[in-house]
Amino acid sequence: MADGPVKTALTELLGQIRDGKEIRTYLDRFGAAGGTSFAIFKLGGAVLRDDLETVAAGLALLNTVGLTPIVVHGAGPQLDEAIAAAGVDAGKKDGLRVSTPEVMDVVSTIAMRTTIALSSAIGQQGGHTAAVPPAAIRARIVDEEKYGRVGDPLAVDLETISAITDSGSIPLISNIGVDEAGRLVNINADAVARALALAFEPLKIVFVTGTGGLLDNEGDLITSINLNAELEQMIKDGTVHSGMQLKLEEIGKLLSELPPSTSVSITSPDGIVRELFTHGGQGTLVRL
Ligand code: X2W
Repeated sequence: MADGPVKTALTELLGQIRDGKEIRTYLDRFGAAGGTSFAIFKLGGAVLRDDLETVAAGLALLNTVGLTPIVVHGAGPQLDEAIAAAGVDAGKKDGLRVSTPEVMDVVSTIAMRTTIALSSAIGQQGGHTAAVPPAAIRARIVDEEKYGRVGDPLAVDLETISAITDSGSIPLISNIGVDEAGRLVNINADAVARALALAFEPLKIVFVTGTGGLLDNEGDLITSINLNAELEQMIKDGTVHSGMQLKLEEIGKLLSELPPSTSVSITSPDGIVRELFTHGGQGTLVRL
């Protein structure tokens, strides 16, 4: 294998596994789960802006050993910038981007461009990907008057996505779906990840963020959180707020709908492979 980020990631991973038993256990489990839809990764737009090569290296490594996780990506900061530059910003309401037709034009262009950048970065490291068309994510308009063309996922096209994983490629899914009338709609990327998780029931769902997990007030990583027992207090004392609060509430809903064996975690761009193959993972494990 040529020197490069994939080799570095592999060497680092192997260095952490003493006898190979742990990695074999996980490969067996992933194989038993059908081998295809064993894991879903959600990549935030900020991670793709700041750590594209690292994320691509981890995903390419997984694909090189025959795995095809489902990847959902957002593009929040890229959209903020492009929409401001186009002079069409309509603001956000309840954390959702108000998506007028003018905003929607920018959203679909940037989402597509972000998918292409990710695909190309993974391809450069030897991994295979295929972009999933927006029509594979069917959504209902939430409230057109209030939010414009913002959608809530209704159903995902399992066949299209499974055909990609069956062919050995990583499916790349953006925050764009279609409504009943076939119009493109803007969906919060965490909500897309949740819809895919409900449809595929993977063993692991991993949210990749720049912070690498939940941090305490000193900036140290919290390795696990029990939402029922701890979240309320953490919101009260200010450990959890704004975007992370929304994400944890979304994860809480997700956990309550999935089989208890599903693991949901938040990790860093360089933690993708370790999160899958080591028992402790490296980010924050989220439980109910
Ligand atoms: C989001 C979709 C992008 C996203 C938006 O327009 O920003 C809505 O708000 P991150 O980077 O994962 O946050 N959609 C409806 O979720 O990106």
